[in-house]
Amino acid sequence: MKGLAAICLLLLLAWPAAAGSLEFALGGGPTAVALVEINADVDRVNAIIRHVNETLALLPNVEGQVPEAERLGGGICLEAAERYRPNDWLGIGGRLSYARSASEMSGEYLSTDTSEISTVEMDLDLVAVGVLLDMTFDFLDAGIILGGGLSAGYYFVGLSHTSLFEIPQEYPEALSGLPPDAQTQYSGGGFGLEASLSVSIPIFSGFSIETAVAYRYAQATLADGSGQHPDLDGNGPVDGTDLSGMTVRIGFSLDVGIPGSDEKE
Ligand SMILES: [Ca+2]
Repeated sequence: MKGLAAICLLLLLAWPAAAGSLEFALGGGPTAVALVEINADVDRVNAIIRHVNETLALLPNVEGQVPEAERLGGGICLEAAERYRPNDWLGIGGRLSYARSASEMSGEYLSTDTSEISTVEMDLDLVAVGVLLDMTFDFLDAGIILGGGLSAGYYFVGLSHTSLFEIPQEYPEALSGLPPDAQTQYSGGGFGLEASLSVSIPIFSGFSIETAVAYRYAQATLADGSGQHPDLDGNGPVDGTDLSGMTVRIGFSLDVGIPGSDEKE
């Protein structure tokens, strides 16, 4: 991380007042976040839901089935970057990224004798904001430009977890190991790296359409207000939050010139 920062700084110093250009880029697209440990908790919650559904389906005085919770991880990513281009193949700058993945599940059981309703729900909402140092390289210019990028930085993460697990009293035996009722906000973050391959199509001078495929490696640590790590199913907290995954983005870049220089090429 520090190595890359040092290289960026050296490269910036190497072209102090060179006639470069400043480029602004915006993009967005689908992203996938692994969240291995958190999704293992979601799978265990779903195993409990299946078990309760199957048991209650056999009882004549309980109606309804609860849907399984969706795994977290698919979402949308938005990014904004600013790059200094000292020459026509290198870009150095910074990037802000915003990614969100959410899932909602809710269902209920109806006890027909008493008209009592038992509610089961679980909502998850994950937001990750990355603040990254960015380096891009154009390695082939053949009308369209093929390039690559390396980024390193920090991801700030928030995860909200709402959970309610009401079981009808007709359920035949005491049920242990239910997910705890929760309304918890976790926050934290961690360092990450990203590598990307991109294709840019110049539309007119200084304006290009860009598409990129990026792989991110990032590990975050999340905790609630009392320092507890996420535990969706109540079997014990997860240690880490794996933010690794792919992003596909499409966007544009715009040459915004360099403030104070009235000449650009
Ligand atoms: Ca757990």
